[in-house]
Amino acid sequence: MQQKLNQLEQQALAELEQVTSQENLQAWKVKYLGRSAKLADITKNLKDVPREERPQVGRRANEVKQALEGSYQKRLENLQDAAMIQNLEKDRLDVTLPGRPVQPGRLHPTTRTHREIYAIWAEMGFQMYRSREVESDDYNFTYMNMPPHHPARDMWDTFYTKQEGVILRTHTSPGQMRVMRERAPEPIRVIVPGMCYRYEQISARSEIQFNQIEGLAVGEKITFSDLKGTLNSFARRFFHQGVRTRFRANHFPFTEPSAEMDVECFVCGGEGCSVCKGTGWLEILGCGMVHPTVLKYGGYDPEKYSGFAFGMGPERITMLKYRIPDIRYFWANDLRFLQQF
Ligand code: FA5
Repeated sequence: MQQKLNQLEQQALAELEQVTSQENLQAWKVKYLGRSAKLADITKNLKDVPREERPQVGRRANEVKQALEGSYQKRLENLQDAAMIQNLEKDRLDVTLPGRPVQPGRLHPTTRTHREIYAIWAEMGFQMYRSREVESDDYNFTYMNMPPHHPARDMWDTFYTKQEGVILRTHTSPGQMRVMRERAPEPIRVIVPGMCYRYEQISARSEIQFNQIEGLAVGEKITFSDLKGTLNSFARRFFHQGVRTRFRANHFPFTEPSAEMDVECFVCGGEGCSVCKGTGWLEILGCGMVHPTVLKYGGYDPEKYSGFAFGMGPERITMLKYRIPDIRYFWANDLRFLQQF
């Protein structure tokens, strides 16, 4: 029996030498260490061995089992190492290859315009106030002197939400009301930048989502001259020192009187061209003196306080500045467009 065990051990180890794959190794394991392997048979049938031989046979069988298990484990590790090395070789990286050039990002043209505009208003003493994009109907319209059912509301095509009285702001003007209600009766000088939403036909000049920068100054003895002087000063700093401007009478429900401000067309210098549609002028913002009703809603006594407000569209100003013919480029995420700035 001892001899049988020795032979078995030799045969198993010799075969193990020949094993070169993990599948073959598993087959080897079943054959020599499995439940129906010869070694297992010997252990199971130990009772048939003469009594006096039994302890030696048992011990030897155990030794053989341990030897085979140890060799199996070593072989398995060898094969796994070999497989790993083979994989590493296959996926070898050529670290000497030059890398792909990193494309540095750049600021979106509207962001650049925003930053220039913020800097100018900051220099003129205007603070930044962030208002909300999801607004109540009251702030967007009623407190801005447009009661429910007032036809002036039609000037703004509105996105309504499922919640009664909650809309996406159509302009940054409700921000005026929020600042006034927070600060009254303190004097105010703020700009309110942010996204606005209108249910409009998208075209080369109009998007359904666009930015506005609102401005508001409230205090004692603020006049229309202050409005004109401040906005002229802004235009000179933003465009160039000699830029000509003009104010045209207009109507906004929340300002009285109201106006629109044009700057002279910088493409043709006022001669008339396709950009200014032959007029020589380009509109850049709406403005006016804050309506007494709005002041009252904001908590200011219109007998004592007055103010001016304006709202400009940074995308339109960017279009003018860089002569961009279509507003839809701003949201198209086309690198050929964005890389030009
Ligand atoms: C207003 O929204 C007023 N709230 C502005 C205002 C504020 C007047 C304070 C008086 C006092 P208007 O609808 O004209 O006005 O929009 C102002 C600017 O927003 C426009 O001059 C334009 O530059 C920009 N704008 C308006 N609609 C769009 C649009 N669909 N796409 C891109 N820009 C737009």
